[in-house]
Amino acid sequence: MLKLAQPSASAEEPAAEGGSLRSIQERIQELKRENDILLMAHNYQYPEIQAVADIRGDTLELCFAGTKVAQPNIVFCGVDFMAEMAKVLNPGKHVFIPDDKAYCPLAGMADVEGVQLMKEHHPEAAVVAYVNSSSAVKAIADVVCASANAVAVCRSLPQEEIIFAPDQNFGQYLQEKLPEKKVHIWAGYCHVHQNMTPAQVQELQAAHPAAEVVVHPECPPDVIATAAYVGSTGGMLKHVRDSPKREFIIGSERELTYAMKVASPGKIFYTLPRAVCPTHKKITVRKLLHTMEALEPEVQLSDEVIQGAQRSVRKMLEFAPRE
Ligand code: CIZ
Repeated sequence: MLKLAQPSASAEEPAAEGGSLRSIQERIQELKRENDILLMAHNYQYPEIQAVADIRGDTLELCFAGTKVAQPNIVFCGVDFMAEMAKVLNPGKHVFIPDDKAYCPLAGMADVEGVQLMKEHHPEAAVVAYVNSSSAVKAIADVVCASANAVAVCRSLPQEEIIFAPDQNFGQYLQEKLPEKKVHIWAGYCHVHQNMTPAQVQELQAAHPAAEVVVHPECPPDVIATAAYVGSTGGMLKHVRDSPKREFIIGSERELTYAMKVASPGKIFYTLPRAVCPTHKKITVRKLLHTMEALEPEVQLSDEVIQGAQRSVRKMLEFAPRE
């Protein structure tokens, strides 16, 4: 996880009506102080948003950071379940998301009734909810896990059987890492990673033979099989930073390469075609400015869901990243 304080421009979000990108970023910095806000952003956010965030990282890094917030207000740039996790960890604080329609389609693929039905079929199994799930599903799970600690979380469970929801590719990856367990896998997927193919990787490898392949475990198994390293976005970032190699093919959302370039100046990154999450991109720097000024829209969760999800999310935080 990096702290990035330098405003920077990006081609993605051209200078806005009502001010240049730089002036918007400067105003966002002022509003942090005026409105006592901590600004958090996921690695998939637009570069101009990552550049002004106080904390940027993968989901687990953002959760750990969410346990140490001093400010009364958090503005979270990410998809809905990420902002909800910040609320779950800070029920007494105000958490805002610049676009409350920035949902995660993968998280929406698993519902409480379906997971309960799976549990009826496999009563001995522990329910493990991947972070990319709704707060309601987290509330009925035994434990939550993120890509950065999933193997450690699942290995620690006394149960031999695990129900894993909602990402099928990640579930299959976990099954391979945990041959001693039986993983019952929900059939969900992240459409950005699901659309990646070995042929796309091979085409990039043919053009850049020195490049190393680094992918996220939400990729399909045949894409994972092409990779030298598999891990969370935070793990991928550290891997490329610490690697002696200079060029990398990245199997994840394209904006991750912004943080990689900041952490690894001089290294070169190639992304796969159409590696863009449209719902992360619902959050723009202008919507962020509005939220910083108006302190809206606010994340709302029932006490029941907060308490249920808090239990399983806090259990996840007993496991530091293992990458
Ligand atoms: O940032 C990541 O790696 C994502 C998308 C999920 C996770 O488990 O942290």
